Amino acid sequence: SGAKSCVLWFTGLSGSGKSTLANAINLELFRRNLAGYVLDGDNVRHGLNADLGFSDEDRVENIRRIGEVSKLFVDAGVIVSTAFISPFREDRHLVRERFKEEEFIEIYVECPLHACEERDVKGLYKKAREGTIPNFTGISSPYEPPTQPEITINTDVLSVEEGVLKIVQYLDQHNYI
Ligand code: GGZ
Repeated sequence: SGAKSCVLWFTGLSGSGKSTLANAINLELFRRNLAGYVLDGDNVRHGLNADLGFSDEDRVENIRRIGEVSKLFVDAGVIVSTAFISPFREDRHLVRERFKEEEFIEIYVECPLHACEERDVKGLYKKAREGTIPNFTGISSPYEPPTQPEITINTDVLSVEEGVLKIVQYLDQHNYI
């Protein structure tokens, strides 16, 4: 039977593993012949949102536009995975409200700041500590964790495969796939 389109809205700190999980789940959808797409900084912040930076107001607009684009994907029958920090609870709530209840699945990619900072894949935390990057999430800009996410993935405890399995099981049990 066909899939129910929805948005898998990943939220979490920089380096928590949002993009990795979003891409891994998208590959899993592809294997099942389901239409999926990933929106992340690479294909959105460099294009559609190239005019936006990391001030509070720019992040608000970043998330609003991504929410609207996600809605278009869901309308087109796609399971869209979004991988943005989306640090503000209110903004995630506003996006949620643009969808039917069952269409919006918030996935909290939970990883302690110290673990993200130890990984520091791109060296951004170091620069943020040094003050070279201002308004860095977790250091000099807030991150408001979800209070009622549909799914939580603890990436400091789970492997990518285990995280994907948890999401796939949720989608399976709720008849999305
Ligand atoms: C947070 C920043 C910043 C600042 C650049 N704060 O690890 P990354 O590199 O690949 O992911 C981060 C990404 C965050 O962009 P988002 O669009 O997801 O943010 S938000 O949802 O808050 O609008 C990081 C990089 O951009 N980056 N400067 N100051 N992350």
